[in-house]
Amino acid sequence: MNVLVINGPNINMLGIREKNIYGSETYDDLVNLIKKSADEKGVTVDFFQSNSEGDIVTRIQQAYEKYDGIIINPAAYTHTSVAILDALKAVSIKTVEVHISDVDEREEFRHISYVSLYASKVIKGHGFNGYIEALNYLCEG
Ligand code: CA2
Repeated sequence: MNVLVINGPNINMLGIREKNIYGSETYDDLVNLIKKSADEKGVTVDFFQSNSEGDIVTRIQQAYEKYDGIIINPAAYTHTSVAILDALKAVSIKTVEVHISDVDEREEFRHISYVSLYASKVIKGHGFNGYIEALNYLCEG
């Protein structure tokens, strides 16, 4: 089984500011955590982080027929991007949407998610562990 993990804008800044919301661990820590869990399960994982909506759309298109699952935290694009939603629909790969924070407990504009209209599962507010839960969900089939 192979899985693509996509993270959107500012996720590369984790651990630098807003530690009260996102914790003190970094993007590299997140990648290592997911890699370790994937290794234990015999799952192959690729990672992609971008601050650009178009690059995320292109990476999703490139995933067509190459991955069994996608784990995506579209970050701020969650709340705005029909383009990312359409790309996910186009490639038709089973997708889990993850948010480190509980977006429903935050500002009103974070309550909207376009990607949720396609995702098979949405995990919010479980910190980095949400990505591991997403991996487990994809492994369950
Ligand atoms: O809770 C999540 O995972 C989010 O997707 C994170 C996004 C936010 O825009 C979403 O509403 C919820 C933000 C990503 C990281 O942003 C940082 C901001 C300041 C310092 C470090 C990271």
